[in-house]
Amino acid sequence: METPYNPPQVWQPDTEGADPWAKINRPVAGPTHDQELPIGQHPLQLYSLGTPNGQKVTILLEELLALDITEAEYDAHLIKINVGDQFSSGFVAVNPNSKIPALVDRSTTPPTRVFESGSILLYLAEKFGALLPTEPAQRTECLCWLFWQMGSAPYVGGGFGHFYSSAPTKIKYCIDRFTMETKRQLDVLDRHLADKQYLCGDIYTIADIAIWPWYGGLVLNRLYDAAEFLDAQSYTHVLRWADAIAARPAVQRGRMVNRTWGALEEQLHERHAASDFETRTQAKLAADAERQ
Ligand SMILES: N[C@@H](CCC(=O)N[C@@H](CS)C(=O)NCC(=O)O)C(=O)O
Repeated sequence: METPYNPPQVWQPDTEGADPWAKINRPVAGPTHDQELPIGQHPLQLYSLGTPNGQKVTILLEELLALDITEAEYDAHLIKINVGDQFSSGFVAVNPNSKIPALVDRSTTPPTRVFESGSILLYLAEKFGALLPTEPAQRTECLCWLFWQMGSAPYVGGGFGHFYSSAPTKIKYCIDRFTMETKRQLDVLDRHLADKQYLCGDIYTIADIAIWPWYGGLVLNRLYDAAEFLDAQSYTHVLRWADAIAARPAVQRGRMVNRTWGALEEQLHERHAASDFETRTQAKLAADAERQ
């Protein structure tokens, strides 16, 4: 049993405590150090990491490229949040909230910064006129699900995932609270998808792209190793939808970008050209290094 915590009058950060993030995160915003961001050759510069929030953007970019929208070519630079890259002066200038993903569109004058994964998806879908319905009722439905995801996923990541998987001690109260909400959200999706192929009916949109890395990740047991705990197999409609999206080549590529964990052939730390998927995965780099 955990010792009950009696909060002091005024909270102070405990940087020596068990939470490894407490050494990186601070209770204030702003940069910790001066460091410019790298700039590649393409109009779109993405600064990110292959977490579910990061995957949303790289999946969309790969889907746009798969639609032959060549203006969606991008450089994806790696931001290592575990060492504090998100607090550099360059990153904070793009996202004052110091969270990946962050995008700079250098095709505009001056360049346009875009932060928050949901607004990046909307920005790119509108810019290229793809994966966002134009008919008003369908567009509204798509945006409802996009914003549902933005409001709901922090319960999954910051709540369930943190206390079930990352926290140094397993606290029943916290795990129960966030498991209840995570399962409720999965049921929201399951009921909605019962008679639909995708979130907005028979068309694949940025709503699917936003929701899949989180909830698809849970039911496919790619997130927190929690599928059994959550009884993921009972969400049959979510599973069917998740499998269909997982099979898309653009999704498979997008999931690899800025990924620094898992199988080496699924890790492409930085993406600067389409050919990088063939030549620059960690598996390829390791094989090249062995040959030398
Ligand atoms: N609402 C934000 C959330 C982004 C977010 O939480 N990013 C995490 C990684 S998934 C992050 O950068 N964490 C770094 C930190 O908290 O210092 C979005 O969807 O873009």
